[in-house]
Amino acid sequence: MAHRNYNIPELRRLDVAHHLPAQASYAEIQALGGSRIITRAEGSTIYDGDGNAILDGMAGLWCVNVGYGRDELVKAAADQMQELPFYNTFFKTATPPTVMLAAKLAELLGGKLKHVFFNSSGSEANDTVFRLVRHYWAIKGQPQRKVFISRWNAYHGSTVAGVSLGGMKAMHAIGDLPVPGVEHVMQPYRFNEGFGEDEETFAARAAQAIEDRILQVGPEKVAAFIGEPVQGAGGVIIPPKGYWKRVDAICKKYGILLVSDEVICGFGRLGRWFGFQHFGVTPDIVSMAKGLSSGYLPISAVGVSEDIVSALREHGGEFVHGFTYSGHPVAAAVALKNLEIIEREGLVERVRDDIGPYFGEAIKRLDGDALVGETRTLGLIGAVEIVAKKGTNERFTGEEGKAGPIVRDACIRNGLMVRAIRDSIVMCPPLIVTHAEIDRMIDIIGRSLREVEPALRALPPAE
Ligand code: PXG
Repeated sequence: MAHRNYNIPELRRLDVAHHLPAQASYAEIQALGGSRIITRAEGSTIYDGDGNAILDGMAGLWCVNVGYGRDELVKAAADQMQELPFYNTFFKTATPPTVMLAAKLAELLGGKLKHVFFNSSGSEANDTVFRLVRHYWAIKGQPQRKVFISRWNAYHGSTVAGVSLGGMKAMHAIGDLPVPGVEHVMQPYRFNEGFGEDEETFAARAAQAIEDRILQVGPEKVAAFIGEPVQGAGGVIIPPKGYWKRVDAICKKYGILLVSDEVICGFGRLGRWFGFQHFGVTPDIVSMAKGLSSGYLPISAVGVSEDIVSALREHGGEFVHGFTYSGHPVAAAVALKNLEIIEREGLVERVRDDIGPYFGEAIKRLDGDALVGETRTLGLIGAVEIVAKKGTNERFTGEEGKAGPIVRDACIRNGLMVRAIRDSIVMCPPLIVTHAEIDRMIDIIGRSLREVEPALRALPPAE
């Protein structure tokens, strides 16, 4: 396809004049004279309107698992649009791709997770979880079970329920959240919260925080625990060995539902179809989005266990919940084709046996850098912690989040799109990324660290 020509200065002007981008400082975007306009992409590379080719170390926003430029997905969407662009699931109706996708997801989830509810975004998936869980306990005759337990720094979305379930204080501050009935406990972030602590001891301590809170709230009032297998937007927090098994056991001990938010970890990211499979636990509910369609169209899903669905069938009456686009046929058709590609190309196994381990080895080349406190990966997700003093977790200026954005901006200038989360540079490339591209990612981060070190050392201490 010929590339379209855009008037980039005009688009940047219109961006400032009319567009409010997501999770942005509008003063900053204005001062920059508008957003960077991304015009096209291929494989693992994005291109901006100024002609820069940038290696996409973030797979869009943790979602383009099969990479860009997949004609098969384009065709799946076009074919479905031609045959049936839309129909709802409200009128005792459903469409072929919707039903087939539900069956496919049930197969991949395995065990008791045999049913699927569709939405359009990860946030909506977790809104569905919020209402479903409370409804379930109400019809089970335990309406007092309302409390969700989550972790500080968790990310579960940007809607009222998503932000409330999440543990981002800056997000809570906008809109006077969380809503009542959400309790946040410590996250299993050893580099910050258990520096130098033995892994097993830290795992036990972080899991114990959950049990302690359950006992404090009263187990009979706790409805569910929700967690990401690996916290993504929180900074790629890979829990210590044994943590998830302990969490699973605690939930089962008190009869509390376990919700695995697989919006980032699902669809091959950790070298399994789902993160819970890597950690060997058995959730009752699973949230999915992003990699479900590799971001080609918005679609999300909630996997639900047979036990919950039996209760809904017996006592639930009408589940008065759903969205116009629940099970959207075009999005479902694209998701089905996306799953077919992941299976056909063995991308889950590729992450587990080939590119994941390769990434894990390559990132270690940064361990010797004077600015690097820790590197960590699991599958094809990873982080580099930037510290002021080697061998410690001390941050530049004494305040978290000052160094990260400076390193990130240097990486982007040098041709690698990454995110800075506080002082972690995080990576989540497409599952089709090549070995050579992984090497380039690591080289660019190393080079960028060297470039910015003088500027970081010159930062004045925080007030
Ligand atoms: N759960 C998890 C685990 C997520 O990562 C959502 C739910 C919400 O999905 P939607 O589709 O509603 O955005 C997410 C989304 C970041 C960042 O700062 C991460 C996400 C979204 C926006 C920014 O890294 N993850």
